[in-house]
Amino acid sequence: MLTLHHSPFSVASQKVRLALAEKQLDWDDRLVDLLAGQHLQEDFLRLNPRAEVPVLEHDGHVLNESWFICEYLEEAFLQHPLMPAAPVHRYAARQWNHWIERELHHASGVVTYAVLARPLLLQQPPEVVEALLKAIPDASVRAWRASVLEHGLDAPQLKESISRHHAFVRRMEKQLVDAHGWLAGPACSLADLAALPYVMRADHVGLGSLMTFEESPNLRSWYLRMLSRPSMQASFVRYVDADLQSLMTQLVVAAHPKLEQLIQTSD
Ligand SMILES: N[C@@H](CCC(=O)N[C@@H](CS)C(=O)NCC(=O)O)C(=O)O
Repeated sequence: MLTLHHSPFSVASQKVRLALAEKQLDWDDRLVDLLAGQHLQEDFLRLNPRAEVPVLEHDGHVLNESWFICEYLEEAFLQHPLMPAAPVHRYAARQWNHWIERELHHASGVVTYAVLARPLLLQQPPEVVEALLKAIPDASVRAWRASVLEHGLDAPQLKESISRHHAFVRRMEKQLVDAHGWLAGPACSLADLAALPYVMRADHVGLGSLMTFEESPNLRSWYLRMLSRPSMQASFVRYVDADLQSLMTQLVVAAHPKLEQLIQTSD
């Protein structure tokens, strides 16, 4: 039995949900409410002391780190392979994920926190938010969250985070070469599943103008192809209802003028 502890809007969780769906595996859903701090409670910390989703349980094993979970699924369940066949393409897939984790994951978290999480957290009593911040085990995460909570889109972390998205978009466009390309090898692979949540997130928080059809036609073609895969239904669409969609849109519209200014001045 596979059990996934995850959050609908966590990019790392979505990577694993995409892999599960592409491999057509059944799994038990354990939703973790990050805004309410469920990942900071003892039960969850026993599964992952870093207080991060996703966590997969399988046959009594507890696994964390989204890429390692995906590779585990690939090796434990041979159907619908997601790693390319050629060693050089497998290398490229791992390289893509590594690059995304090192260069983009934090930046994506910063923009998401500023645009979506912060306004929702600020509706709660200050002592509740303070307690949530205090419970974060990693001091550097506590520090940047406190800064973004205080300053919003004016926080010093924002500019750098947008530049990193810009570099990501340029790197993908260069790699995809033509309108039929994939990130690692001749077909859709774990590399593409690792990248999709970040492209979607950038799009959803209002960074769409970093990837225009004029400047990033191959990325746009890849994105449309990825969005039309059946795995999108099970991994994302089923978690989004009309109320949530409309709330997110309001938050993105509110952030848009400032975000656009930051995009125009980013390199
Ligand atoms: N390297 C980890 C990163 C996991 C991670 O950062 N998860 C985020 C959600 S995408 C999280 O749980 N954040 C906790 C929080 O928001 O406090 C992985 O790939 O699994």
